[in-house]
Amino acid sequence: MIVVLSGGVGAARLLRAFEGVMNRDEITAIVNVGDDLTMHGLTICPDLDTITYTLAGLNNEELGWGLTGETWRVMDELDALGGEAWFRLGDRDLATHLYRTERFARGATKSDVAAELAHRHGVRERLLPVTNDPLATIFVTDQGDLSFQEYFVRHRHGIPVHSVRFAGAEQCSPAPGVLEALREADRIVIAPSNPLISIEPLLSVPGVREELRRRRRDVIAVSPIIAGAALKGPADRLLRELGHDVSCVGVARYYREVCATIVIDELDVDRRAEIEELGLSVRTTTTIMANREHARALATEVLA
Ligand code: FO1
Repeated sequence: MIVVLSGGVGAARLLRAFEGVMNRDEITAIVNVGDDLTMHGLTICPDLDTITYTLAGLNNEELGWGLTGETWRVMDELDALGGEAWFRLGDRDLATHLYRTERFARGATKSDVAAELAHRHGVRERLLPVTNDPLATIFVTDQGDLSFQEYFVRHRHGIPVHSVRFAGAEQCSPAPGVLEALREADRIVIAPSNPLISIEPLLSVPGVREELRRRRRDVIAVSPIIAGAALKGPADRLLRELGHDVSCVGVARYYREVCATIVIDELDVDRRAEIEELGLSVRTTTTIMANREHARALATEVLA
């Protein structure tokens, strides 16, 4: 069994890549919930949904989030009414949030709903939210404290960030199965997600970082920074703003305490020695997952 510590799009692509090289039933994703939000009275779990849709073959490739074949009639109508429409919920996607919210009202947990939605969509991987308790990624900016989606979508991750914190982290407990999966996994993979805002919330849940430290030899990370830049999103800018080196070496330094091996892109092969000096082993392959063969090559390297 392998465990994949997961944010959104990068993790979803890596999880899909594993399908080609191992049994889907033997994959557990522990998923970030720091991006989750409530809008229009509905609970939305972007990273869980991105992974579910991707593994079901239903993701909207153009947007990177939401469902394929999406329409926007409800949002357009809401916009015309002067309602809050900056966070776009497609007509098909809305069904997921209605379903989840109704299940919560009847006492179900995030874990329950993640498993139900995965099952309905034919997803065989086990998807575990890292916690069922409130956990929110907060950006401290000149404009005050912003929730993840206010920073990311409303402000298009375009304003300077002074720091990031994870509200609720100290009080929350790992969801059922999370620590057991980390203890029992043959290998633990840190997906090529944003270290500061997608992976750090997972590490901030009590018990998770400790378990990774204990399993360090079996933990392998895939760098989301290639040749000094992020493929998608603000990982490079955030790393710089928060005082980290924007390179695969910076990522290795960030994870060195919890992981013994890092996969870097072929373009960064000249950084190998610097990472080895930090006490990590290095593997090199194409990490971009631009096509099926490249994705398979990365999955194979991670499992080797
Ligand atoms: N990202 C956007 O850039 N704009 C949106 O309006 C938007 C809506 C949205 C709705 C549901 C969902 O599951 C994801 C959505 N995302 C949107 C993506 C999301 O903001 C981020 O990509 C993740 O939270 C980061 O992993």
